[in-house]
Amino acid sequence: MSNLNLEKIIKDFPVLSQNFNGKRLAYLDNGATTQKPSQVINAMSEYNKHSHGNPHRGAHQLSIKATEEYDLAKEVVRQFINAKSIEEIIFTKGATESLNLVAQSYGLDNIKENDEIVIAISEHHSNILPWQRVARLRGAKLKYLYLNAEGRITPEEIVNKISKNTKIVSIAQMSNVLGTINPIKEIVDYAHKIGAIVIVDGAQSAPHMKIDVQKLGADFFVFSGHKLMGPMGIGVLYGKKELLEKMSPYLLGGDMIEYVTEQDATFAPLPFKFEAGTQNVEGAIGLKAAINYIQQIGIDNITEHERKLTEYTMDKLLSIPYIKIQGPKNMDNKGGIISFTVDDVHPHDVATILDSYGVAIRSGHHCAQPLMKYLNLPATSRISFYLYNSMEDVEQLIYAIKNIRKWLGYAS
Ligand code: C6P
Repeated sequence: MSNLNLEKIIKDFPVLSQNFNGKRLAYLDNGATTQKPSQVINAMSEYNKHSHGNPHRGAHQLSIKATEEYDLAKEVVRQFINAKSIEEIIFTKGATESLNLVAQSYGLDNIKENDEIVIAISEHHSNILPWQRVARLRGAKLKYLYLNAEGRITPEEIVNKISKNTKIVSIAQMSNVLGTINPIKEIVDYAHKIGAIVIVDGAQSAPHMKIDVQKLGADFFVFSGHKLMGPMGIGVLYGKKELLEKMSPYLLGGDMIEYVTEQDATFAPLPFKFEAGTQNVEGAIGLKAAINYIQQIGIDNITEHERKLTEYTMDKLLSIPYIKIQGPKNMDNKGGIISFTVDDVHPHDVATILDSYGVAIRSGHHCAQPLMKYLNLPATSRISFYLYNSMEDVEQLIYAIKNIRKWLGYAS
């Protein structure tokens, strides 16, 4: 059924062979974070055993080795998203820090009174709060793209909200709640026509679909390592060189300088201008190993595998009368995320009951409170797939879901 060699893949992930509550684990919370294969765990362990040093600082062998490994990881990231050069790749702690960097640097440098910043109502808080602050500090307006009944941004909404006053559009490629894939190319083309720049939050897309930043035309693109089988604490900011060069540094300190005098400083060239302080080399190595793992399997194969699982799961869920799927109910421009509610049962209870069946999902507002308010929901339960999920996981999920209402004493 699957286009992937799942038996082999599952064996690569030590956590998946563990039992929880005496049940096999169906890990369906990949939107929150993904599990790591031995290849990633071992790459970090090997680095710690044999090559650990502070990069860009020493003449000794370990510092040189750490520098080489760190720079190599950057090249692997560059190829993964098809950036023009490694000067355009900045390592951060994750998508959140990358978005804050752009807001605090490009945003504060360029936004003026009465300018407009446009984001979508479905954004994660990490792509809302930094822009609220920029808008407040500069006297600018924060405007929202709203969704249609299907949970999608329409072409009319793009044209209505992005105006000649818009200077920045910042938008997720895939919603972490609804799984909707937004029309990024159309947004970029329209925003560029009127002179605005576009930041793409790829936290939920980069792990699951082919990213080509040059084809996409995005000015900035961000993602997190831990959502694509890498470690926590490493993420990426891609930015067009000509924009990064003009931007103020975000953090100030060691390794990001050229010269420092008593009263002033000049800054290092890209990408180091944006990488102050000792960097997360171990994280970069884990990220490199994770990307290599993805490439060995093929990102298009991963997309296709998740598409099959999601379509099958949605069909099953749609046939259960007391379940409501939020957002798109077909696979047109939708990734492997399904948010749903169960009539008369709070999403937190849904997640707790599923956990007792060995099924791990997330419930809550998913760090997207404005979207919850817009949907008029306190919370949802969310299933999110990755390459190691199987039909067995789906069957385990559906079996558990069918038991939720029985557990709570309802007739079915
Ligand atoms: N969403 C989720 O369960 P960090 O925490 O920096 O790695 O990623 C932040 C972030 C930014 N944008 C989107 C679209 C995201 O989904 C996330 C993280 C997780 O949905 C944790 S809240």
